[in-house]
Amino acid sequence: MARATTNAAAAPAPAQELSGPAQHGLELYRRMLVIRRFEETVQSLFQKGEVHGTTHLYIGEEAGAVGVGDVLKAQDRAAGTYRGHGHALGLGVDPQALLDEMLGRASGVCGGRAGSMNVIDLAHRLIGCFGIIGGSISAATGAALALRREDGVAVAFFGEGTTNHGYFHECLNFAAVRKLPVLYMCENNLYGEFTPWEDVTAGEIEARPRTLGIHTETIDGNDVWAVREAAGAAVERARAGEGPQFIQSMTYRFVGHSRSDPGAYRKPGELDRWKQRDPLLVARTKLTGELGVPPSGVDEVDAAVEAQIDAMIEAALAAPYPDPSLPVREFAPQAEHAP
Ligand SMILES: Cc1ncc(C[n+]2csc(CCOP(=O)(O)OP(=O)(O)O)c2C)c(N)n1
Ligand SMILES: [Mg+2]
Repeated sequence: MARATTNAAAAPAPAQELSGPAQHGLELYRRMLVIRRFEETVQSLFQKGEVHGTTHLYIGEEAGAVGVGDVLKAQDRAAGTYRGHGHALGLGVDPQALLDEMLGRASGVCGGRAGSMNVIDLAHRLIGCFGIIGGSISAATGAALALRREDGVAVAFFGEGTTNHGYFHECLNFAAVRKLPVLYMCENNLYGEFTPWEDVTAGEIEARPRTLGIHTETIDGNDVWAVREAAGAAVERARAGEGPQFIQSMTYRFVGHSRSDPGAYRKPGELDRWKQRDPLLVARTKLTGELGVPPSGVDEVDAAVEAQIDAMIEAALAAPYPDPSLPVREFAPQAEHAP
């Protein structure tokens, strides 16, 4: 069922010669833009009835997944949440296969059976996306038990609201006792569904891992370079045997929690203020300033991603649905022998 990969790594480089950091920065920007356009596409196809179930978009938070994904090695693993399209793409999952999955097509990364919230792609280090909050924490903690024998590190992505759940406390304690190689990547977007985090959270989030002896850091989660630097150092400490690491990555989602949320709980001016710190804008500013990329170089990337997404939509809509008899054979072989 797999079709030829369209992984966005194939996008053309700008014509002029760029320095290593500029070239790399442009690639980080491109990956974030693929996530942004992918999510806008999912939203639009959802409204047209092409995407079923529900969706939770990562728009505004793209620097987190891209920054972390950029520092992982082949043997590492990561677990995402129901806001997991961005986590998957940041890890290198093929955007076409992911879009096909959203549309329930056979060429989807999970054969069209997972939909939006349960994507898994072991070939790209993704051990699952979890609709149950905290599921990513327990999955990554378990993976870390095995990975310490393979020089690998596991990453758990989760939101700040999840730090009030039992999984968080149990797993961090266990990981600290066992000194597991795991990075707990807490994406603090200020809200858990419709509730401001400070209304339901006692004390400082960072104090929780710190009291377990876990190295903690709070970073600007909208600056992909800041995420990359913090995640890179944390992952290497974990790999070196220093035990679990915790990052609180401050960010903001520009859209509702899920499809039916108009965001009425936002404080006045809050969204506009955060949009001035849009990860794409932050990256463009650094690229065209400090890193010396001409604006036309960034525009070329924009155009290439637009074209890529347009082609992806056409291909996804034309892709066949899975054979309805397949789930029985694939996932429950014993059912064939049931009376
Ligand atoms: C165990 C469990 N309880 C409740 C829910 C319902 N729920 C879905 S998302 C969410 C809020 C999570 O907020 P946060 O951890 O901050 O992540 P964000 O959605 O902001 O990325 C809740 C309570 C759930 N999915 N799983
Ligand atoms: Mg949140």
